[in-house]
Amino acid sequence: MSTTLFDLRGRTALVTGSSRGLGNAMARGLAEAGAAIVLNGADPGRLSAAAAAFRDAGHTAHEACFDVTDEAAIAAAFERLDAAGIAVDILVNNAGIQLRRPMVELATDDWRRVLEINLTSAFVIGREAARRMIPRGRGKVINIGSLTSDAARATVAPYTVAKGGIKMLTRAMTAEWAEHGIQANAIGPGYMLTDMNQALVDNPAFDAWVKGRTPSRRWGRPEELVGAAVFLASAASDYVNGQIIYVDGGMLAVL
Ligand code: GCO
Repeated sequence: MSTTLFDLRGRTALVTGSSRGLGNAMARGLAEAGAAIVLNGADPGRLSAAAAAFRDAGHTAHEACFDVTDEAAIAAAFERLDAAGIAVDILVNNAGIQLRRPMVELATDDWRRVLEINLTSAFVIGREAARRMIPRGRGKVINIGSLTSDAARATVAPYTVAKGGIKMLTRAMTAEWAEHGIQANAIGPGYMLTDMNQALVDNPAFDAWVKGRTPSRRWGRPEELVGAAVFLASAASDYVNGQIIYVDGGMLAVL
């Protein structure tokens, strides 16, 4: 079916947390490369609106409304996809939250909640997807990490630990699933212009820090993740496994 290395026609991608933000931008890019998209979000209204926008743009969009921490809902969503004959060829584990608070003021339940949403969900959804990819002998898993997969910033400890875990989960997936034709990789976005980061963008000191610390001297735009996402979702990356590709304007590469 695919006529070029980056052609995703005939493939279906499930993108978690894709009603908005980075997930929506990556899903849009995968759709423009030919993939059918299973959009996910926990809010039914927001999810339906996102799916309608995809269909208005001429893309094939399915809706899988579930909370990524609800294991039963995840299993039920995959069973519905199975029943509809929709095979997830590409999984983008994107859903995540941010919580900015010093550790000495951080409640253990808040720590657990960030890890549950940002890390454990990628394992649970990855497991459901892999159980179906392995018999097919092929699949793509793209976990969304962060600069904090490799470098820490004060006041975002649970997010940092979760994103560090995302990098190592990606390698664990490679260790177990590569022999079955599945490529598991990660994308590490830099400081991107998203709702999650709006408070930072609006903070003149933080905005100046990002622009000064980033060799590209600017924030990233969500659509700038699409190239890495399409690469890792396509045949172009069939021999790439266990990697994290930073799309960060060079921030991690330079002191
Ligand atoms: C923060 C930001 C970061 C970015 C991104 C950087 O509070 O420092 O939210 O975590 O969102 O993860 O890669």
